[in-house]
Amino acid sequence: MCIPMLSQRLSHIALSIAALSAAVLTCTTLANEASVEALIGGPTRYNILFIILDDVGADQLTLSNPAGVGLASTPTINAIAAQGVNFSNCWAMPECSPSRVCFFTGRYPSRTGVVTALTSNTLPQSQCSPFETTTPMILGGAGYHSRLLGKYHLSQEDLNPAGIAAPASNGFTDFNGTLLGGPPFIDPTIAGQVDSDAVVYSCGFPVNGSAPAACACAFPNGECVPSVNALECLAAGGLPLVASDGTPILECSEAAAARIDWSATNGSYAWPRTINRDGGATQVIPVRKHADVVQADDAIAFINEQRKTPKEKWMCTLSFSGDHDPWQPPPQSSLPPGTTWPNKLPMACDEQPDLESVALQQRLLSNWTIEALDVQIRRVLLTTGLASLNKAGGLTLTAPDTVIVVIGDNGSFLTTVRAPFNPLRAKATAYQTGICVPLVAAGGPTVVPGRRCDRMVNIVDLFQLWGELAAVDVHAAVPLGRKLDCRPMLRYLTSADAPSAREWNFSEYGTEYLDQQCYACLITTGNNDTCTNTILTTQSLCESQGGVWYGPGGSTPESVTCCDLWENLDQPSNFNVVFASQQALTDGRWKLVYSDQPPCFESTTSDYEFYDLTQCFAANQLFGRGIDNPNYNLLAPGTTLTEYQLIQYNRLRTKLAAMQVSLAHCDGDITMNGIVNAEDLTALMSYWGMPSVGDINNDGETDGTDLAMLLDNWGPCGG
Ligand SMILES: [Ca+2]
Ligand SMILES: [Ca+2]
Ligand SMILES: [Ca+2]
Repeated sequence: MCIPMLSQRLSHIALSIAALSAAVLTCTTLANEASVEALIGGPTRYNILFIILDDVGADQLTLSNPAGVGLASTPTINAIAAQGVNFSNCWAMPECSPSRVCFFTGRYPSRTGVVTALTSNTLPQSQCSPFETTTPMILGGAGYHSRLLGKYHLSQEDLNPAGIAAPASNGFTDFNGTLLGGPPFIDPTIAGQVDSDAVVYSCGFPVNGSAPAACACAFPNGECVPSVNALECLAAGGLPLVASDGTPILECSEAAAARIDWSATNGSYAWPRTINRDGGATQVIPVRKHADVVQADDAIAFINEQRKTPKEKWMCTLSFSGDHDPWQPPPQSSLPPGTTWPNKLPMACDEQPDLESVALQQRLLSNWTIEALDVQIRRVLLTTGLASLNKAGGLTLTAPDTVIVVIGDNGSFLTTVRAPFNPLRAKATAYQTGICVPLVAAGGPTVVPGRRCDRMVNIVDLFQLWGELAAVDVHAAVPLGRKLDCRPMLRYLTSADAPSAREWNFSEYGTEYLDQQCYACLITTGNNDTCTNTILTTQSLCESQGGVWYGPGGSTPESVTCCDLWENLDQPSNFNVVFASQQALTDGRWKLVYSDQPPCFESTTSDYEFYDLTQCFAANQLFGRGIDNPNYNLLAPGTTLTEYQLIQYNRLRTKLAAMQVSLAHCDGDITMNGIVNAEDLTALMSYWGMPSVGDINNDGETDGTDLAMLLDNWGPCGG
């Protein structure tokens, strides 16, 4: 029997399954400008530069992991923190899409429906709804011009009634970036030129030993330059010429260039750009320049244009996906001054004999990528006049009317995780390594720069910060009846001892709605079986990870659940099932983790784990809140809670239960305002016959069944 188990991650998460089974600087406050504005009677409003570092967890940066060894050098981000606030206690959601929807809607994933990373078969109900009131809508109402550059991933084109205008449908009417969840796959065939299995150029360019090979470099306009470093060729927008057996071709040759498939994508070096502008034309354009460099260029152009008219306010979201897998060596122009590739860069991107070697190499590439991103951020700040060089060669922020925020969107991915953080409880889990992220903010009204703020902050709180910086009350800006989860944040910039705006912090992931809902993927490594009904959602994804596919098109005709498989295998003890959902709750010290156990394990395994973060593994990390490894679980078999611990445990259980009630989905409330009424009916009818947010029963079509469900639930939610 098959029950709908619907979640899915990107292919990179696929990897995690395989592995699972195996100084204070000058204060630049706006004090003077603020008092001027106060004199003329208007509220003080700030420009916003919001920089997202994809998959950079707290373990990756020296700011958030001061004890870390061998971390990337990030002088620019450190300079921002030194002139601002380093938030040491920020929880994100465990994956890209949920976190991104959180900071632009102020609502937890269970409310927005975006509970895990979007993929091509995610139904609209699990994408950011066009009925959400997002930051650019709210700031637009306050006269701001907002532009989002780079990775979107709040919604996507497939199965979405808005298609490639998905960002515009969410209020991002000035978007220039990519709808992909990360860089495209690396192209080992060099745009179809290599057709032999003998040579695999795993970084997407020909190598010679441990360095990029010299090749003729062909360009789409027919130009060609002989004997060029293959990586420089890619960075310049060309493609290195190679023979079909992979042998580099040094001299330009029209015949060789004719074999190039110019439509092939290749990691960060060749990717599809989507533009949504002014609600008008949308287009997808192939780009042949490193995505991080292009997006930094775009940010510079936008900010410089905006700064010509200082009275106009703006928000620039610079959403880099560089540190999301797959990792490729960055271009020379992105390396820190004084450093050169290739000597330090691995020239094989995923061709290592074992996971340990892959991890070592991916950590190196990830480090270089983070350093390259830091260089791009530096370039943006210096080129736009938001910062200037000081005598020591460092950066001094010079734009008191602009607040700069840098954040990681979720915990680090498996192979890049730094010890002693836990790679098996990282991105895609609600454990500390999966949800603790770096966050720094500087500029504008920030006082006492260079300080650390230990208050609990949630990634949803940024939504309120954007409002606060624009002098807009976000709670009044959303439809009556819509629940927000965000808390004030500006107070932490304007005061060094502001009281906490949060009693609790929360994070979760869940099971998204897919257009194909019945399958299982079983991966065997050594003596361990790992099964998932919630990721590796297609046959090709499953098989690419060495898994056996039980689902549509598979050799086993009947779709089964992981529990069915476990039964059929005579209930082996070394059989793991990936959780369909997790929720984590903390009061700052005690942490409760709820994991949705598969039905066959429910009777033997507790849904709950309970930790005292001050007494966890490596409690010197994360500024005194340690890592929730299983052997520190206070509910583990053989442990007994003290009376005091029991009181705390029950307190968190009560709070989580109340949250779960509050987060419960309301069928038929398409407009998300706590009531099912004529407005929802109109919305549903407008999507008749297609996949949409009105497809209440999640079968991929908005039809009579959904209409009947809506009418059944007419009236206030939960009433
Ligand atoms: Ca991410
Ligand atoms: Ca409604
Ligand atoms: Ca339906």
